[in-house]
Amino acid sequence: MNYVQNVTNLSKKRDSAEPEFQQAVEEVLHSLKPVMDMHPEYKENCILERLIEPERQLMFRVPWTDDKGQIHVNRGYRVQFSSAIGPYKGGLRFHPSVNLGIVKFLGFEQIFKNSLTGLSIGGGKGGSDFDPKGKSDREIMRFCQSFMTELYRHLGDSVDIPAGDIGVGGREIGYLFGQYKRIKNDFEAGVLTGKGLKYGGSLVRTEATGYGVVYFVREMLKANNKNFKNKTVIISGSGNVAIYACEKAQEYGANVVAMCDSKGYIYDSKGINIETVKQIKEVERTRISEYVKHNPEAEYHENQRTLWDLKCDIALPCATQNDINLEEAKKLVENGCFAIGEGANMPCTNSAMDYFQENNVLLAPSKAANAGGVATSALEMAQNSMRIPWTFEEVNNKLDDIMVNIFKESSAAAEKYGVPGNYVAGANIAGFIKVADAMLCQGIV
Ligand code: NDP
Ligand code: 2IT
Repeated sequence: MNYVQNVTNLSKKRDSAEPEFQQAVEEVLHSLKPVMDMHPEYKENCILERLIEPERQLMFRVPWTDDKGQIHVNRGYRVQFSSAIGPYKGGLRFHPSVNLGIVKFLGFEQIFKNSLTGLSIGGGKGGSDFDPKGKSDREIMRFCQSFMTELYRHLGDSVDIPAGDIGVGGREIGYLFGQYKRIKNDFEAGVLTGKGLKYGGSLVRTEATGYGVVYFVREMLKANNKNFKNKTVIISGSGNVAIYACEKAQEYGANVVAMCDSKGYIYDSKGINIETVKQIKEVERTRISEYVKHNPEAEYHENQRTLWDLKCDIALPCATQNDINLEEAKKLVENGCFAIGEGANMPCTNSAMDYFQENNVLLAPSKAANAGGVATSALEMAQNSMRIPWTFEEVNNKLDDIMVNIFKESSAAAEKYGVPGNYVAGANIAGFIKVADAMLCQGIV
């Protein structure tokens, strides 16, 4: 049996209760086969066996009290996956579905994504099964303070730097930062990213993931003689990534007709009014169904998954993992969809990805397409170290350059290893090689 298969089996055996993690491992390792054939030193040094095992995984109790005085106990996680090329870096997710396997899949993906940015950041991820929905600001604050009261001892601006993800945005990062600073008695700005602009945050970090997805897809379309102009686009999610992907796609002339949340989707044939979505999701923090009250000509549909039945040219899944399965992929292809840009992490199942590629759909893989968020986090860290902020334009230009470069590197790696146009394999390979070579230099650790 070959090396890649052996290590995939090892992961299956050891982590059998973690389906999302196995899915991520299988996808990455599968595309590394041609690399292993060309580089026996990776096998000789057990690079894959070491990469699939986190350097450290932390699980901890998070007790907190609600506004009525009731005590709740959640579970906190931080998986410090790889520090081969820099300190652990990756977001925190607060969602009731969070478990160790989900945090590990996200942390594993983060290793390669962070490598692709070309900046020196290792891979990590964390979160909690805490559900922020329906909680008051004070409840969120108390939860964040309790979470940080344990996590702080494992962090540091050159150790591990969390940021946001699902359920964690500017508000939560503020409370987490306040508690860290209080415990440490040290204004260590670079210990968290996604901070508010008044206390060390970076311009463009809020927009970065969504804008970055569209920059990457723009490059992918350009390489295939296509563009966004007058294309019909559908986007899943209506959170941070979805909102700014929509805004940038509209700026490029796309007609974004649908978005969703976990309860249902909105369809607006004239084009989504993104300011309304921002008001609903960023200010009022309520359901996407509210959209039709502001835009009565739009439609609201209860079943979020039927979003993929809609006709579109380009689909941008920006909600969560396994959002598009094989059946849904078939529907999209049947309806003429020719490009997918993965804004969320692992939004397509492996069989959906295979189907898209077999049917010549252009596929921008998450670890490349959504790397703009963490890349801008690294730019935030750079500004924090210098103690000098950059302008919106400076950060946005750097982000755009980084996304162009990620596309070039993914495309070149796909070409070099015999799978031209397969940006999924290209991104995995390009991200992997830098980390693997760093590991070779650092000995068996
Ligand atoms: P938000 O919390 O801002 O928004 C998440 C959106 O996805 C909401 O609309 C939410 O709906 C929807 N959603 C979440 N879970 C589900 C579910 N199980 N079924 C259907 N819809 C769901 O998160 P982000 O926009 O930050 O993150 C979205 C995706 O992008 C995630 O996969 C994240 O890992 C990834 N990502 C985020 C980055 C960032 O910088 N924020 C960077 C790179 C990737 P509802 O409100 O109803 O729950
Ligand atoms: O999945 C991701 O890349 C993120 N949630 C952003 C991580 C970060 O450190 O900015």
